[in-house]
This record gives sequence, structure tokens and C-alpha cells, in this order.
Amino acid sequence: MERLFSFFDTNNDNILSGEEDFTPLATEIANRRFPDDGPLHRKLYNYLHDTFIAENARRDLAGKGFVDLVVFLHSHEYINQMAHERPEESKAFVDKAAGDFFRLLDKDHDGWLELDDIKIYASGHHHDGPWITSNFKTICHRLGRDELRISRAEFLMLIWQYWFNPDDSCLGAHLLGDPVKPPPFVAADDV
Ligand SMILES: [Ca+2]
Ligand SMILES: [Ca+2]
Repeated sequence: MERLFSFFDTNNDNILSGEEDFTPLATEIANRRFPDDGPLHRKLYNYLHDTFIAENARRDLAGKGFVDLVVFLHSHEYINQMAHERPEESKAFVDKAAGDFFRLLDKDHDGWLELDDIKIYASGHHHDGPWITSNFKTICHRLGRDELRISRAEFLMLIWQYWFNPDDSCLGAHLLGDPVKPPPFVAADDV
């Protein structure tokens, strides 16, 4: 869950704020996905912005207008507990929460995400860098595939690990890692 917090904290000030983290995030992802600034750009921006703001408001239990790590962890206690005690239920939760993102990122709607799709997502969060390519290659290789692409089910499995598996050697930790400290890939059979 700490990994997810720092992923959302795009300006690295240890708080999640609608204005400082989520508005720029929605703008960046929409700009990268639809550089022509047409109606689809506006539609995507509105969807991302409203989703991010609503989620952050839900976490902000004390109504402070921002969310720090303590509040973030507290507001995710239930789903974190679910992930460890009722993994099937928590996978259904991730399917619902991240399934729409898969559809948005899969720009040719062929059911696969390719390297460029992942780059749009990661760079929108300011988690950019050449390590994205090398990590994605390793992930595809570990999934037993020569082509650089992942399916919806694989994306959701990796996102589940990214959110809930605190082990930095798990495959999902490398999908959208930290640009400052890219997680080292150690040999681990975790898929
Ligand atoms: Ca922040
Ligand atoms: Ca695709």
C-alpha cells in the first residue's frame, strides 16, 4: 500500500492532494493518450479527474482536504485486510477498480497492453525512465512470452501485486516502479 501511495504522490511531498497530484495526473495521462486535444481528450480527462478526486475525498476521513500516508493506510485497512484474508474477493475488487484503466490504456482495443501503453500510464505519474522498458521486457519474459505485451488478466494480476504485495521482488512491483530507486529484479517464482 505504501507503493501505491508514493505512486499517486506525483510531486513527492508525502500528501495526496486533488489539486497538486490528481489534477496534473489526469491532465498528463489525457495529454499523452490523446495529444490532439479533441473531445476524447476532454472525456478521458473528466473521467480520470472525477474518479481520482472522488477516491481521494473518500480516503480523507477527517475532511482535511488532503491525505497523508497514515490516513491513506487507515482508509485502505479494509481492502488490505481483504487482500490477505479473502484474496478472491480482493481480486474482484481490483478487477473493478483497475479494469476501466485497462480499457482506457488499450488504445487499439485488442485486449493487450503494449510497452507504449504502460509508458503513458507510468509517465503520467512522473514515474518515467528507461527502466520501464527493461522491466516490461522482463515481465513479459517471466510470463513466458516473446512479444512485449500483457493481457487484461495479467495486468490485473500485476496491479494486485503492485497494490498489496509488500515484497519488492514480486513481479507486479516492477510494472510501475520508482524512478529514483527502480526495484532490482531478483529471481523469484511469484507468478
Ligand atoms: Ca503530493
Ligand atoms: Ca492493445
